Order: sequence, then C-alpha cells, then structure tokens
Amino acid sequence: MAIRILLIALLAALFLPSALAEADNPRLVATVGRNDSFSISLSDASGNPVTHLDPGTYDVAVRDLSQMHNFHLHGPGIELASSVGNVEDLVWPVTFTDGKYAFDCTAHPATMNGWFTVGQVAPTKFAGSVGPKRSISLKPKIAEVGPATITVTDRRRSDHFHLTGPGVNRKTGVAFRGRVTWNVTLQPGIYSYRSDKHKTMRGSLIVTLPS
Ligand SMILES: [Cu+2]
Repeated sequence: MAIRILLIALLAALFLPSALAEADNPRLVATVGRNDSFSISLSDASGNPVTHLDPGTYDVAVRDLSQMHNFHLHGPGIELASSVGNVEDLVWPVTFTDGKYAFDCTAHPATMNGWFTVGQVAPTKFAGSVGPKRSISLKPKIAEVGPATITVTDRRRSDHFHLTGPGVNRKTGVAFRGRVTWNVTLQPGIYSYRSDKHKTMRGSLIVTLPS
C-alpha cells in the first residue's frame, strides 16, 4: 500500500509540472477551409472571434482542413504558416506583443483574411476639414485597420462632413460650424467622405490590413 502511494506520488511529480505548464497558455483555435470552403477564422477558448488579446503567450491550435488553403499568421515578432497543399493539425505556441496582427490564406489573401489587436495600440490620427470654400479633405488618404481618432473642422454653414464605410457612419450638422473628434475602429475597405449638399465635395480613404 505504502509503495503504491509512493508510486502515485512519484508519477504525479513526474507528469504534473509539464501538464500544468501546457494548461497555463490560453488556447486559441485557428480554422481554415472546412469542407473546402473559403472560410478562415481565429477564435478564443469560448468560440468567439478574436478581436483583441492581452499580450502574452498563447497556444494556437491550427485546424487546416483543406488542401487548397492554409492558415498564415503574422505581426510583430510572428510569421507562421501551415502548408497550402496539406491537411494539418498543429499547435503553435506564440507570444503576442502590443500591436496589430493579421491572418490570411496565402493562396487567397484578398478574400480569406482577418485581423486583431494586442495590448495597447495607438490610434491613427486623421484630420478632416470642410470649408470655408467649397472644399473637403481628409488626411491621410491611406491607413491600416485599427483604432482611429478623426478630428473634423467644419467651417461651412451650408455643408457638412459625412464619413461612411465599414462600421462607420458619422457626420457633422449642415448648419454646424466647429470642431468634433470621432473615435472609430477602421476595417479593411474603402471609406468615403463627402458633403451631401454638394456632389462634387467628396473623396475616399483606403484602409488596408496590417502589412
Ligand atoms: Cu485559400
């Protein structure tokens, strides 16, 4: 009996530390190409899509379910990919630091992609203006996805500044003059800004995935 207890204690001492070390890392699940579909996702342990993570080390379980697709993860300090030609089941221990990360299928990056932020990410600053003449502008004209602070100066009583695009629809009042600040999250795609009072007063902003 005493020997059996000693053996169990010995076995526990041998195997517990490694089991605990593995369990310490939060688990994320990367899935691509279920039933050869053009689908790609990164989810947390509860199955929710990852949009933001705390910095740290995670175990990314990769389910590359198709021979047409792969899962490619990149960002500060990370450049990992499963194979396009194979079905694979992998676990990547990865350490994320403050910044923007993106994932895609190397063969179809334009349609199969996603992104998320880790820790603190400084917002991109934009300056928009309308008036005093019949003019409208927004700078910069190209930017990456993520948090953005847009300061709009409206100097024209007969026009406004109206910004629309993925997840955003903000405008100043037509009669309003003054300065406003909008905090928004920019998604990949094309945004347009305009004054709805004059069709010629318009422009666009291109938002890209992290490079
Ligand atoms: Cu693909």
